[in-house]
Amino acid sequence: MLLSDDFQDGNAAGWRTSGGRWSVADETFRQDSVSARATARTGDQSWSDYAVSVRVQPLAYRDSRSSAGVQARVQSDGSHYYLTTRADNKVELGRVVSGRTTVLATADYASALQFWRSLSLVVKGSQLIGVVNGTPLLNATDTRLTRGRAAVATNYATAAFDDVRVDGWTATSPDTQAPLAPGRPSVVEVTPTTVTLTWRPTIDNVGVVDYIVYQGEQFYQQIPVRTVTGTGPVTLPFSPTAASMQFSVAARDAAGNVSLVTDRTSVPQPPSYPKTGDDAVAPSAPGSPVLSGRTADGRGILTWTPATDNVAVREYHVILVTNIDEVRLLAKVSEPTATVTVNGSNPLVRVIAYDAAWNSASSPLVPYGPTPTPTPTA
Ligand SMILES: [Ca+2]
Ligand SMILES: [Ca+2]
Ligand SMILES: [Ca+2]
Repeated sequence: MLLSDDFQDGNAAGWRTSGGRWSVADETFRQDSVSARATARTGDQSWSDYAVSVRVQPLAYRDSRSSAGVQARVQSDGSHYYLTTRADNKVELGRVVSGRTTVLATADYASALQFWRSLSLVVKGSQLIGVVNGTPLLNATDTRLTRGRAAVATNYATAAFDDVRVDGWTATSPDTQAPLAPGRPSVVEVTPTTVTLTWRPTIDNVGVVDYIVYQGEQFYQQIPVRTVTGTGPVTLPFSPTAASMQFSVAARDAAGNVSLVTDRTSVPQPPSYPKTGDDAVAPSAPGSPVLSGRTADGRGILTWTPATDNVAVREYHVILVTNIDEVRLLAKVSEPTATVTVNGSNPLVRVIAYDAAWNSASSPLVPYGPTPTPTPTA
């Protein structure tokens, strides 16, 4: 670590401010003037490859272009890279050289006042990555600025800053630093039997060599299933017994250091036919499933009031929840009845209706048994 400051000592020693009204208050570093461009710099002019991280709480915005954030490779003339959270609900990664701003990447991000969020700007060689609340949302490549100080800054906004850290991203031998976590997987395509994923790349102080893809059929499962050198697309089989599958990914360097695993992306069990048509109207909710009889070999017969649809209901999925956190797909059927085998304690069941375009609606989750539980009404 090159630097850290949590302002618990009540001062801002080591910071040099320009513009604005800066003070240490409530063990945070505050900028209280909404009218001016304000910057507080720290660190060393020779810093090159590093991550500057901070928690920031925007307190007031002057207009829709107001912003608060971090800067890296700040030169004495004010040239720098920046990562900001903006009043117009964006996060922005960019460059200022000789007073000229160039936006390099943006993403949507709700920028509510008063809420703390973490921003981390990583600069390594020509690679720039903007991380918001642990997720690398923004990537860019730029060669204009190679070194400089770190800073926190506001533009027509007031804000509190806290927990500043600057971590070096230079290669070490042996390499003991894990890569930054990659982006959470996003779904490219779901077919009746597969799901295809991709994710945003990340960086390492030496280099990312591959990504590990994890999947789980239950909330508590996270099983490595695939290792790939790029960021996909990767196609995985969809388990036929999963009510939903959760996917996450981590990055690994050549020394075997593994990043934090991303948040999961959950994908519900797809219908058994390809998605067709542009119908956007979901079916009505099917009725609660009722145990209406048993087969000769003891399996349960569930029935429910059919759903209706503007086009047609094509399929029902019967979902079983047992032992608090076990969730399974019991059946896919085209009629409002299914023969099921139920094991486990305190079984609960629900039914989901699908149309041809995969619009869906679910019944309430009810105990598995002969009498439906009335749904509480508001
Ligand atoms: Ca503090
Ligand atoms: Ca490393
Ligand atoms: Ca429909």
